[in-house]
Amino acid sequence: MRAIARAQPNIALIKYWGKRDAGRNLPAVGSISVTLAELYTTMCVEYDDTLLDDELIINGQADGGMLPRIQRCLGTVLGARRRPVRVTSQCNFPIAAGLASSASAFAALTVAADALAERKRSTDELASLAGRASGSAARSLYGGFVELENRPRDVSVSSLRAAADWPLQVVVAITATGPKPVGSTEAMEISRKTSPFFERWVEQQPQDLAAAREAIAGRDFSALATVAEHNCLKMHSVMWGSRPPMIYWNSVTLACMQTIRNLQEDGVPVFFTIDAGPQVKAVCTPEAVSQVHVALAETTGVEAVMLSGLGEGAALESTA
Ligand code: 2P0
Repeated sequence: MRAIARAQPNIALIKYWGKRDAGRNLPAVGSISVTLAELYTTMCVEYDDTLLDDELIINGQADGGMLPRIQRCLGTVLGARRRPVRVTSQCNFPIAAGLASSASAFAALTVAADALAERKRSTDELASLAGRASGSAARSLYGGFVELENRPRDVSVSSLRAAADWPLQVVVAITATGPKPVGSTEAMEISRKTSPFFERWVEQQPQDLAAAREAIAGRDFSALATVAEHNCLKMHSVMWGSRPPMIYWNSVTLACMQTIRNLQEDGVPVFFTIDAGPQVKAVCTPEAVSQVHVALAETTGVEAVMLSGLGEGAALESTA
């Protein structure tokens, strides 16, 4: 018996950074993201009578490092008393480089494991379970513009606007590949404990969420650009002010930001956002996409450029 699900990563425009309950993986702040279309992770979860223990294969290679985290997620979806499974994952973009590979991986894993268990949980329940494994994964259950609302006891995730309703484009400039120096989970805890800016970050998040919600409702690109860049730079200020500091950027990250500033000065509708990694994501309108693509590809040091529209939430592909 097996189930295969597919999920796209999401890019936060209003960021999740910090936890209020690390045990239950509850975020300190709400967040708003866009779900991508062309980048994806496929997860196959299967029972096999020959298995004595769980197996994890990522892009064709056995991976012991990620297995405990995968097993914790399987435990919440399949229950503690379960048979061993083989988990096979395929990802068409670089893993662990600030491109939210854990979001698409845990969203797809949750949907596939739920189907294997024939539980048929609601999307909201699946989002909540995926979020326990990786906070940002909860958002990949939904498509288009997605809000994760931080409620007193739990989180609630919903789509603010369908992808087809406002078909923005995302151009990702890859400035370095390879794993990041400090993983997000650990880095967030360091920020919470040591950054002098952390409390202000949490306090101000509701106003950034409200501004982004309003911009998305009114399809106001310039208002969304202003609040998204502000929120991104504020999150990185929290990281830079942590002890030890967490600087995810490299010199090419800054060069890409300058490229985007130059485009903005020429009146091109584009803005940047950067996560826990050195890649720069440029969000723009469909009319601007080729100009943004060329400008980032020509920026010295950029290794590759990927392009994606906005897409749908995680979905089950097949069961057998
Ligand atoms: C986000 N990031 O909102 C933010 C912006 C990185 C920077 O969510 O500890 O892998 O698994 O809940 O979701 C990355 O953190 O962290 C992240 P955990 P996650 O997209």
